[in-house]
Order: sequence, then C-alpha cells, then structure tokens
Amino acid sequence: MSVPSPRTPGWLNWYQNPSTPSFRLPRGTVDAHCHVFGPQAEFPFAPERKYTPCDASKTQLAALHDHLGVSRAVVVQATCHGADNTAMTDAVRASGGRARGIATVRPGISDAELRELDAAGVRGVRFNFLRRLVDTSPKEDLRTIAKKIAPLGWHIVLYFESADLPELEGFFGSLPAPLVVDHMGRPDVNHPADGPEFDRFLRFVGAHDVWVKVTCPERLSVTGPPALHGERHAYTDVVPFGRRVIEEFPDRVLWGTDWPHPNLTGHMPDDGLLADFVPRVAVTSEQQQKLLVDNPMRLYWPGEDV
Ligand code: 0GY
Repeated sequence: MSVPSPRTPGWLNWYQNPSTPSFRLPRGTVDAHCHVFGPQAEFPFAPERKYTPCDASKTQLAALHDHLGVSRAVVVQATCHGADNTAMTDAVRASGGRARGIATVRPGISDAELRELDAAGVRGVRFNFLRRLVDTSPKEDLRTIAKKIAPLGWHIVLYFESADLPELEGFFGSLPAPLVVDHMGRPDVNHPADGPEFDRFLRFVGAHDVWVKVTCPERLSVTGPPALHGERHAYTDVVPFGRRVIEEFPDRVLWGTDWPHPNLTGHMPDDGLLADFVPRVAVTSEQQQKLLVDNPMRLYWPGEDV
C-alpha cells in the first residue's frame, strides 16, 4: 500500500460540529457546490495536484447535509483529484439519484467514457482558470471538450478571477453549452457591488443567460467571520454582491456550501453560519425558494419533483 502524502503545510481541516442554523432551509434544498477529498487511502490524489488536503469523504459530506437540512447535492470534482473522477462519481452513485456531479475531463475523452460519466450522474464539466489550482489549458482543448459534452445536454462550470473576465468573456460567450459561474465570478469585495467591475460581470451574465452560484462568502470576504462568539452576522461585505445578483437574476442563481472549503488559510467557516448567510442575500421566501430549490432542480433534476 502506498504511503499517504502529508497535507499541504497550514491546511485547515473542515469545521467540526457546525452550529445549527437559525435559518431553516426549505424542503428540497440543493447544495449546488461541494466537494469530496479522497479518502486518500481509497481514492489517491492526482500527481499533478497543487495541494494535498485532509480527507473529506462522501459519508462526512452526507452527515453535514443531514445536519443542515440539505436534500440534494452537486459534487464538483476537486482539482486535487485532477481528471480522475472516481471519488466524485463514487459519491454521486452512492446518493441513489440525490446527487449530480461536475467532472474534469481531458480533450481526448471518448464518447463511451462520457456516457459512463453521464450514467453515473455527471451533468457538466468544470473549466478552471485559477493558476494556483491548475496549469492553464489551451482554449482549443477546452473548445474540443465543450463540443463533446454539448450533445449530452451538459453545462460548463467556469471558475475564474474577476480580473480575468475581460480577457475570457469572448471565449466564454462562444462556448456551445450553458454556462454556470462559480462564486459570483469572484468579485473583489473591496470594490462596490454597484461599481464597474461587478456591472461588467452582470452584463456578461445577462448577455449569455449564465447561471451564477451565490457561494463562498467565506472565501470572498475581507471583513471575515464574526469576531464575537455567538454573533451570526458573518461576511457582511459580501452581502451587497449576493443581493444584487439575486435581485437581478432570481431565476438563474444557485447556492452551495463549498464544503470542505479547500485552500482557506485565515479561518475555516462554521457551515451553520453559511446557511444563516442565505436569508441576508435572498431576503424574500420567494427568492429563497428559487435559489435553494427551484433553480437547481430545473438545472440538475429537470422534470423531477422535490
Ligand atoms: C472551490 C474553490 C477552490 C478550490 C477548488 O477544485 C478545487 O481545488 O475548487 C479554491 O481554492 O478557490 O470552489 O472549492
């Protein structure tokens, strides 16, 4: 048996014993962005990975979802597993149809391999442009993948830094599949939510009918978690960004936990607080129902009842 690799120095483990949220997630809530890591002994990490995390298994993910009152999940392939999707598909298969997957694939993938991923519950691929996470893929390779997945009815999940949008926007707009953007396009929350950078992102969203994940306040926030134990108003500086996307595109927004929160260095969020962030950005019960249930059901389980 191979010796397990040690975690990246300073790696923060996911939060143990998260609090019970004050906000009650509506029946049928979907966590549209979460990951599994390994367990390493069963699903080794990819040699080309940029980090080595702690284990975060499908069983531990399911326990969090039970605790929060989440019914369904979309498991996004984590970069530490490269293009080996077996840990992710194992989690999706084990859900009995209550999870979907987002894969990482290489341009040479065969139609038979894609069909197998589809049968496992995969509904999209992720194109990642964060240089700290992946080596850059040539756009022609990404275009090849996009052409291969489009006939399956899959979509493309885009992960990029807001500063890179101007360079990438034309390419994104030319892709032949629906687009889903991670973490609100990673706005710099030092800039105003009604300023030119976020305006530009929302123009892109409107022009291409993009879906937006209103996720990762803990990753985007500069003000951070609450200073005082018991204070539930965390990540206040991210609120205007989430509110604006939800108000302008109530039918195209998705929510997720991002558990187990890879690569956070300052703090590890209490996932109970992340659920309590929801009503601060989706302020009406109609917005909450769309964000948490109706929109992800339409994208990932079309035609199915909650
Ligand atoms: C996220 C964000 C990050 C990492 C990954 O697949 C990944 O490694 O997605 C990040 O480091 O910003 O969505 O979990």
